[in-house]
Amino acid sequence: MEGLSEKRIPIAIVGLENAGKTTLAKRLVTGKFVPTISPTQGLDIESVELKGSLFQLFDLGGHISFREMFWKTYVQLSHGIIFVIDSSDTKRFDQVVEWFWKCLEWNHTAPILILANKSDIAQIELDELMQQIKLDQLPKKNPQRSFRIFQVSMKEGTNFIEAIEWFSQKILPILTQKKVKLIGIYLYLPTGIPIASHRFTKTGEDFDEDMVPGFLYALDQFASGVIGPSEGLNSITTEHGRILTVKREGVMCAIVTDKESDPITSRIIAESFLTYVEASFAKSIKIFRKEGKIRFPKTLIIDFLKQEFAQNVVF
Ligand SMILES: Nc1nc2c(ncn2[C@@H]2O[C@H](COP(=O)(O)OP(=O)(O)OP(=O)(O)O)[C@@H](O)[C@H]2O)c(=O)[nH]1
Ligand SMILES: [Mg+2]
Repeated sequence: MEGLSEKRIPIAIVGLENAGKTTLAKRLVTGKFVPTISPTQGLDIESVELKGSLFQLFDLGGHISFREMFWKTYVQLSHGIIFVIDSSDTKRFDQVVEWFWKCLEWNHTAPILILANKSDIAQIELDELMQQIKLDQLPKKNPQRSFRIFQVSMKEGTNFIEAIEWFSQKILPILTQKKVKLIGIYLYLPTGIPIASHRFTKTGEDFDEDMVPGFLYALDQFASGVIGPSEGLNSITTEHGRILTVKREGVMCAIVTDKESDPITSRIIAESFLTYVEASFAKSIKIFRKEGKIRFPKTLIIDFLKQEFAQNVVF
């Protein structure tokens, strides 16, 4: 089978320094407690097989300089996030809250596993910790995201299996079972200027594709005027299909699917596509914004889909 057997599913492990992220990564890889020798400098990458699928773990350094330098990039490109909290370190919960919510803003789709670590030495009750990190607001802000908190000890292994079981159950179905029938993908600047587009099926009337971004831009403006600013995400469902837009600072993506397609998988495709574009063409986008000339290669969208989502997309 092409796809998951060779592909690694990217997972970001985040949390302040000393939370226990590397201890978790090592336990995932070796199955036991391995004392860490020093704080992670930058990031470490580990591969691990869970339930027949390969995961690529980004064990990110928790020091403030690494938070600022690396977290956003890796959180955005990951299909799942593990946020580790040292629940014995109550003095730093303010920082935990700040960075936890940043991560949620950077990636609107990935399931998130929250680990209240060091239960062997912590005094705090889980309810209180949940209140402290304002977890009750998560379903209100982002009703479709899967999340769950577990009280664990990465040192002793308490609750480790249960937490990972839940996490892999949330991630694998998204990537293996859910199908998306694409009608079109459009990439454009936040001002409405088109950069790249691909139309997969010729349903509906012929229309000028360059008008699509302008229309979406107007719609986004309209929606923020009427309902308030969106968090970079909008979707419209009509009788025949669904249009979903994902917004980043310098670039936006609209993905059009039939109505039966799985919306969460569609979002993951759109978010991953933006990350891919940002990573590969960061410089070109800047030039484009200045000079308004560059168009991305015609095969950009197809290449990306074949590379990353061959098992989900019905062409
Ligand atoms: N008591 C206890 N100690 C733990 C637990 N998990 C990790 N530790 C210890 O906490 C310290 C920090 O753990 P690491 O896994 O290196 O922390 P980290 O989050 O990777 O830290 P950075 O790499 O600096 O971001 C180590 O001494 C671990 O052995 C736990 O569940 N209980
Ligand atoms: Mg570490």
